[in-house]
Amino acid sequence: MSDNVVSVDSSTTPATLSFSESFNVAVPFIDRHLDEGRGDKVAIRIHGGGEVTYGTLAAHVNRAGNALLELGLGKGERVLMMIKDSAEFYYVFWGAIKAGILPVPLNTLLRAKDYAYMIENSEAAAVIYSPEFAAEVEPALEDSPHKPKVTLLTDGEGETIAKHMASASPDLAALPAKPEDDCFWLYSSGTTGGPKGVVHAHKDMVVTSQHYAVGVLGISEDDICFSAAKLFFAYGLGNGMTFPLWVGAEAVLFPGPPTPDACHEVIETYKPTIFYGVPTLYAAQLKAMEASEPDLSSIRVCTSAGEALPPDLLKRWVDKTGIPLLDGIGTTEILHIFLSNQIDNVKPGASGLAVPGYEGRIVDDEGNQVPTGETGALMIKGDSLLKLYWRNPEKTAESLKDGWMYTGDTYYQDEDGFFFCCGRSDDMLKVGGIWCSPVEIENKLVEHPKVLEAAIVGREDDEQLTKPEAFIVLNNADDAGEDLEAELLEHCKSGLARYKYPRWFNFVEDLPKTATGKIQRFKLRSD
Ligand code: 3UK
Repeated sequence: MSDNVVSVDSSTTPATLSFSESFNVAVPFIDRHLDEGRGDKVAIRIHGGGEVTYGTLAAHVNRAGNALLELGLGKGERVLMMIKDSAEFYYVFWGAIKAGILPVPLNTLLRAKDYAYMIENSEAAAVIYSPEFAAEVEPALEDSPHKPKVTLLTDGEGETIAKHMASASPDLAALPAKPEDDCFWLYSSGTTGGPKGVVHAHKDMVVTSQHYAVGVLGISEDDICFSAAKLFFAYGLGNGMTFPLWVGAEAVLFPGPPTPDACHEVIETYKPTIFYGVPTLYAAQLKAMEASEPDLSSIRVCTSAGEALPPDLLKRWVDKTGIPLLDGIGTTEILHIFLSNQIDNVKPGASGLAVPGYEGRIVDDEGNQVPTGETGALMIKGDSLLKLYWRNPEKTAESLKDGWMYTGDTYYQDEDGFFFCCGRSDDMLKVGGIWCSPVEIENKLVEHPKVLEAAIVGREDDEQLTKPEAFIVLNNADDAGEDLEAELLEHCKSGLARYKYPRWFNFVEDLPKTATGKIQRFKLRSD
């Protein structure tokens, strides 16, 4: 086999993937399309910003890779990306990979404190950011004791990667790599401690694209993909970039906040065939459709992930639009969806069946498989699992056991093999599909001089979607009231990523605790 090739045998289920010994994944995802005659085909359409063909994409990826090398970056070093959904995201991500540098897309909704942590934790060699995020990224660069050797804006005024790319060569040979070599990182958050760097290998994007996007969604060159979930999420990274690139399809990018009206406008303008959303957005879209009638007829399938899709929401979506909506669960660690409903086989309320290529198993506290119908910890086996958590051997050892990964979710499986989610085994919340640590919000609340203690739990809103609820003990109980509530709301909104503020406040006398003083959040939950 020649270098940088993956052969796909689709006569088996799952398809059998064989990788050449020398394998840099940028070649099959980017360069292969030129050999297959797609140079003039549109790869990316950017809302309000033109289009990029596969030919231009390949040249710009090479320019970005060369620019990073000329700036002094080397094999295995990290380039942090706080980049909005745009062609530059693709250029930096793939240019880095082709040059052997590890791109690390970061959540662009985060705050300076979060970025400072990640800059230091990753010992970033470079930070590249969209001008829109300068107000959080620049203070982070100042505060971090670790100073990256390169900091660049994507475009606009000042030092930009665009400027370096303009003078760089459009030719670049891929740095030889192995399918199992480090390729890129993503950060994943937990209840306590800082976010953890999740290290993925070159082969992983091939595995998710083939098993889920081809195997479950039946994606082909003729599809047009629009992901409301941004590229920096593992979910969006697959939906809006790796899946279309794997089959030579088209991606539509919308750089702004994915409000229902904005999504409807993008759908009407670019006529995507696959739309990828999260439950909160589907609920908001249905609400917006009470007042408007967007034309969604181009879409052949919708996906939902990030948090469980309530069966009533699924029903209302299908009744209203007639478009299949597939709930599926993925994680940053496994990179994309590994349990999913299928276009012709949907069970409302279930996360679906194991995606061919993955195995699911539900175990008790001793690690033994539980009988059908019984609840336990969900473990997954497959070929796209993280290699390790960066500098966190304890967490790596705790999560990975003989090729199986503990997801941290509790599930049961029915007689038909469908998996049903019963929530997290820790106290972590998913709000609008995005991680939310109760401890982080509690710490923010406690910073307020009037707050003695706080506990955050998840509570279902009218749409059965989880949002944070606060239980607060005040230094002086007489301060309780609407004014203080408004003050605390503002305190949270200004200091935390904007989806993390509590939607309900309760002033209480004390919090339930264990003998060792640990807050028993489960006792406060209303479900
Ligand atoms: C929860 C779900 C019930 C679950 C993701 C699609 O969400 C993604 O990755 P994250 O690392 O979070 C993983 C955790 O989120 N979850 C996700 N989807 C569902 N719970 N039903 C669902 N359908 O707790 C899981 O452990 O942010 C989603 C593709 C790639 C992803 N990384």
